[in-house]
Amino acid sequence: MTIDERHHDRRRLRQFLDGRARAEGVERRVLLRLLAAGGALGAAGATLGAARPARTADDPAPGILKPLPEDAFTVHGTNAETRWSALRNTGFHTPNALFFVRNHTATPVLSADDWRLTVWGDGVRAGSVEFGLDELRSLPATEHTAAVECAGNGRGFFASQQGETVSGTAWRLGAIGVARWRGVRLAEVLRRSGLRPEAVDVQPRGLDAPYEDSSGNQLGRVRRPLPLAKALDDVLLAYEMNGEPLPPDHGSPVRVVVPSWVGIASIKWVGDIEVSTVPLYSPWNTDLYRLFGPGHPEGGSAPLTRQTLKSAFELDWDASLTAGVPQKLTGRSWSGAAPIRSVEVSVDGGARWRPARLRDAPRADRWVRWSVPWTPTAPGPATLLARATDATGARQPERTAFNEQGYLFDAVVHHPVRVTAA
Ligand SMILES: Nc1nc2c(c(=O)[nH]1)N[C@H]1C(S)=C(S)[C@@H](COP(=O)(O)O)O[C@H]1N2
Ligand SMILES: [Mo]
Repeated sequence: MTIDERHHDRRRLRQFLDGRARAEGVERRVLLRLLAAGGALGAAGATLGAARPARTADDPAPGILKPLPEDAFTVHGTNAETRWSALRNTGFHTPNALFFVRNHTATPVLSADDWRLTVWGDGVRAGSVEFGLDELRSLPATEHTAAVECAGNGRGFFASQQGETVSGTAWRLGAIGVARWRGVRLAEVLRRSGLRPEAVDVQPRGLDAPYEDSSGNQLGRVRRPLPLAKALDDVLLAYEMNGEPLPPDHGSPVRVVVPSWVGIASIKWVGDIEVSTVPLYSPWNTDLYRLFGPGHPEGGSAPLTRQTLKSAFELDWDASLTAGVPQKLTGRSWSGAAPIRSVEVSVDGGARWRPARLRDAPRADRWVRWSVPWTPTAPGPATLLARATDATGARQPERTAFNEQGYLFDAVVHHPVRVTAA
């Protein structure tokens, strides 16, 4: 199913202009700018905003509970990125211990016994309905293997490969994991909540601490609206990850999993879900998670939905390989748009490409593992490239179009290795 998010967004913005949309925590200035971009309003909107206070970012504390061994993770502030070399000898699913963590603030420790999910808003008949964990567990369970990937995964390559300055965490390619999620379909919970036919948006919200961005803006608790069509399609309220209760860092006791969409949609530690008959906004679908900059609509693209196309080698950056020793280069490729169709690898910086052998049947919402044999000969630095094509025919480009916040990097990554003499 295709979600026409752009159309939905236009309708949201028109309703905001008519005073019919809800946008707590979003500055009016931001919405007016998006409206101007949609052609609904002239440039006058820009004069209504207040300047942001300038403030430097505090050094964030990690706030992650699980161990982060150096050979498995790179820490970026409150976030931890999986090292691809650590996945080389694991199976298809990312083990929970190795799954990347992206926290706006810190992992909260919640008691599963006291936890309640409140489904509320004018989009449910009773106005408000509560579920405990046992109740959710007693509903029909579904399992779905899906990636959770940060929209900023690969962001560091805007600077290192393209010489472009973007804001946000400079991830390499380790802000993705694939897990087997078990839970109840959000559609089932909405149906049991007395969903009204007039509902258009649902907005899950986390129980972690309110977020203050690096400029000192109070954005409130992490939340992002989903169009009802997606919410009713394949979204899960997950309480298990790879056969274990959801770990604290990944949203215990219950998180949202939105297959194929940017990671921010998959709200962890969900405490309530607003269901609304008017479009909803949060900072995470207005100022954030849109594409801004030259080449994108003035005032930004529609809110991001599907993830893009990427490939990674299961090797450390600057890994050492011995000349004359046959290697099996391994890696994984994935796309939010469709299953992967093929992967090609180059060991000479892109002059020649060879097809990789796919080790899994490609499926939607998850990666495919692949391998290529290679016996390096000449000692010295070498650059490895992997390039995937998905079933829509999209192939990883040489460059990703710039956007200010560095989202959706999809270009072929230049992976440096060192070949040492035998
Ligand atoms: N409540 C809450 N949900 C959240 C976040 C958060 O900070 N708080 N981070 C989001 C982002 S940006 C991403 S990429 C994913 C990361 O999920 P993970 O930490 O389980 O890998 O969770 C999303 N859900
Ligand atoms: Mo993210």
